[in-house]
Amino acid sequence: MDLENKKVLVVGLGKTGVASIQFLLSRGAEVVATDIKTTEELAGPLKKIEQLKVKVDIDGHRDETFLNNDLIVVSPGVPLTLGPVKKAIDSGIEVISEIELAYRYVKKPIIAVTGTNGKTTTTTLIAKILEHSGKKVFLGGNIGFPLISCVDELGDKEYIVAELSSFQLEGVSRFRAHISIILNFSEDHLDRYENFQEYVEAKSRILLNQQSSDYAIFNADDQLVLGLEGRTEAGVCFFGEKNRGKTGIYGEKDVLFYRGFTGVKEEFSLLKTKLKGKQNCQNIMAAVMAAKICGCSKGDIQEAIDKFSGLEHRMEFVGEVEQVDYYNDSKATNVGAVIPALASFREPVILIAGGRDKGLDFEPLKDLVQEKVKLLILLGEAKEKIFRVMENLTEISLVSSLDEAVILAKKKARPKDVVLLSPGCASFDMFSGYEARGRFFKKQLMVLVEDGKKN
Ligand code: UMA
Repeated sequence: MDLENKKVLVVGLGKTGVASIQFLLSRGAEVVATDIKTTEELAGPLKKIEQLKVKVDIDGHRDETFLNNDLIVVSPGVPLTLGPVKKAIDSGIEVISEIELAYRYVKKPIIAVTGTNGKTTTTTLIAKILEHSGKKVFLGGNIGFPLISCVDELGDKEYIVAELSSFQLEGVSRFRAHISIILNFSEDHLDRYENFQEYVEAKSRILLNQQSSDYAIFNADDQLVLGLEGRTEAGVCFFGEKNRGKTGIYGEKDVLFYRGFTGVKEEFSLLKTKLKGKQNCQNIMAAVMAAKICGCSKGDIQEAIDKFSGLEHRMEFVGEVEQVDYYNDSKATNVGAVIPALASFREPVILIAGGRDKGLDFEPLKDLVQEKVKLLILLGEAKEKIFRVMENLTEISLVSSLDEAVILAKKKARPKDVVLLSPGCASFDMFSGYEARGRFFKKQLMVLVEDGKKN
């Protein structure tokens, strides 16, 4: 793809936009960037591009800016249904996502992971196993490092391991993953999609363009994932409890049983892993499958699994205070993520949930809340909506801040209880992101512990 002197519009001035601008300029394109935010709101990104030869059109999107371009690169946060984007598409301008742009320039095999939950853990674990096996990888995508920023840094890297969101996959056309992994589907981002099916369709684009020399790894326990099996030309394998006898992997107690494409069988132990719960077992199975396809040895894979300590904000064990275990699962921004989190505890749980609603249905949580939750503390914009669904199932308290929630949880917790922050909602009504929410939770807990020591 020759970008020399081509007029390219970049929509969105977040991480993706800034990285895309830098790349496009390096390839000789004439770049214009647009963002709905104001100069004040964009102070950070504008500083990063102030020395660059890029025109900016901010504080809203004007139709004229979108027309008369050779190419438009949209950031993940920008839907293709946005008025000016649609007009550009209708006028024949090619509109792509940044991962599509990156794909057209990278010559290394891509291991792409999508699904509603577990993406970051799986993607990171794959990268760790490959690195432990002596392979050089670039880890990026939705995990926080735009893929486009790797194009000029690949050097001797052998694989790109990418976490991909539905937002990023919406805008792909030629993108081809050497190994695609679909972990699971549950409701998410229904504030962006017309319905759940549309969201599933966006994610299923990960299979687009795969050929018989590629691989697709499917979750055998998720009917919606299985329903996509016929959509790929790639060699298919499966992971999950229901995967008996087929190429792939399944788990029984603390052992994973692997059966490769050639019929080779291997076993992996989960006794030493720090990743707990069913969701994590599935993430490990998917990662092992990818690693086997890449030729990693049983010994290297086992050692990497044993060493991997998990990720911050994902069922992160914060500590034990007065015989109560505290967990930070701030990354659980949808209902499908709260379910395995709650299910993994035998102890009575004080659950802190709520935040910004993404149009999700909280009904699927009802049985688990009734069974496991001794106190449900609700906060944020969604608190009344969740309250109406959970009313009468357990004791519920509505609070106005996370601070208040932590104080209440600590006061009500008794020895052998668990306090779990697993919000099932986005954080943006109160925080800059799930990371800030998780850090605040941990900090407030430490403040209470310190205060307790003084008194
Ligand atoms: N914007 C517009 N017009 C619009 C919408 C947004 O101009 O109609 C502008 C905003 O004003 C803002 C910019 O676009 O200035 C933000 O772009 P962005 O939302 O795409 O954010 P980036 O900083 O580029 O981060 C994106 C991903 N963000 C989203 O998908 C919302 C990051 O995933 C990702 O790490 C990063 O690219 C690198 O690939 C975050 C995320 O929340 C973690 N992802 C969702 C999730 O995991 O659930 C999908």
